[in-house]
Amino acid sequence: MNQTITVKIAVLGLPGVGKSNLVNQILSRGFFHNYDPFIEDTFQYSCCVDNELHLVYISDSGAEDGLSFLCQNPLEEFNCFILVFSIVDLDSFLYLKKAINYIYYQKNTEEVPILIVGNKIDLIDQRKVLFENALEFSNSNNCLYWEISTKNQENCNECLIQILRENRKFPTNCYCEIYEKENKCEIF
Ligand SMILES: Nc1nc2c(ncn2[C@@H]2O[C@H](COP(=O)(O)OP(=O)(O)OP(=O)(O)O)[C@@H](O)[C@H]2O)c(=O)[nH]1
Ligand SMILES: [Mg+2]
Repeated sequence: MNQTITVKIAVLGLPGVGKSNLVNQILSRGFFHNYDPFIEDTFQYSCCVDNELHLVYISDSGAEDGLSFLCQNPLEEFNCFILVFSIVDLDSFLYLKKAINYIYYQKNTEEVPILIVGNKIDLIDQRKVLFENALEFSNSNNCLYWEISTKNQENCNECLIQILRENRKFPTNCYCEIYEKENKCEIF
């Protein structure tokens, strides 16, 4: 019997930024070339990060507009957030401020683990959001920043590792449960 940290992650961002593909890559299901909008689902995943066993529930928001998912789902259900934008779509980056403000307002605190993810770095030639600007924005909003390509499978698992590490800095977020089932577990 192991002690497990249960983490509930919401993946948010405007349509088309690559949320579902990020979740797919984390779950080792590969890259989906066809755009299949608005899939909304929660997946369960076990992994071991820094010798700590985590039971992760990851929710792919798939909302028609970014904020409607936040409004329709009680934010208390989630203790971590991954906010995805596309580095080739400025609007998807500008949207993040609204999402962050909403999360902090609803949670009534800024002590919330948030990872901002700039996706589609394989399209670097078409970049509309500079790395420096995204990093500065993230730092000034108390968030981590990471760049990925779900298409090239670049840095996707690190998103999960980073948010789980960040989560452990917030002890009240670490709901430990006795986890009795034998589980297949990824080890990082
Ligand atoms: N070039 C490139 N295309 C990507 C990448 N990630 C996603 N895409 C493409 O972008 C489109 C949208 O990807 P999804 O993962 O479905 O985006 P989503 O955020 O889940 O979209 P909604 O469900 O509508 O909110 C698809 O056509 C993907 O193939 C990437 O890293 N690079
Ligand atoms: Mg989707």
